[in-house]
Amino acid sequence: AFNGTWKADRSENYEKFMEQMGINMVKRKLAAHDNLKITIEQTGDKFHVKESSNFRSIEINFTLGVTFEYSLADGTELSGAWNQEGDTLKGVFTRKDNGKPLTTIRIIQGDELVQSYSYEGVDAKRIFKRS
Ligand code: MYR
Repeated sequence: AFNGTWKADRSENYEKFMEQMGINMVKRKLAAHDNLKITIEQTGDKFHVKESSNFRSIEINFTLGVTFEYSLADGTELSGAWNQEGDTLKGVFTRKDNGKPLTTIRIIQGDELVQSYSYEGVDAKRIFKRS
C-alpha cells in the first residue's frame, strides 16, 4: 500500500516542529518548501526508500524491526527502527546528539500518505500525494 512515489503536498504544524528540533529560521523557511519526494518499495519486511528534495537525493534501506541510522538534511543523526502495526508504520528514533526520542507514523488515508512526527511534545504532519 505504501509502494510508489509520493510528493509532499502540504503540512500541519511543521514549522513549529522544526523549531522544537532546534532548526534555525533560515533553514526552516527553506525546509518548508523542500519539494520532498519519496519513493517507497516494500518487499515483505524490507524497504527501499528513495528520498529527494532541494537539499539532497539519498537512498535508504531498512528492515522492519531492525535499527538503522538516518541523518536529517541538516546533519542531525538519528538511530531507530520502523515497525508495522496493521496498516500503520511506526518509527521510533533517537537523536544521537541529545538522546531524545523522535517518533513518526506513516499511514495511507484515502489516496494520500500522511506522515506524522512527534518530538518533545510537538506534533506535526506532512501529507503526500502520489506522483
Ligand atoms: C524513511 O523511511 O524515509 C527513512 C527513515 C526516516 C526516519 C525518520 C524521519 C524523521 C524525519 C523528521 C523530519 C523533521 C525534520 C526537522
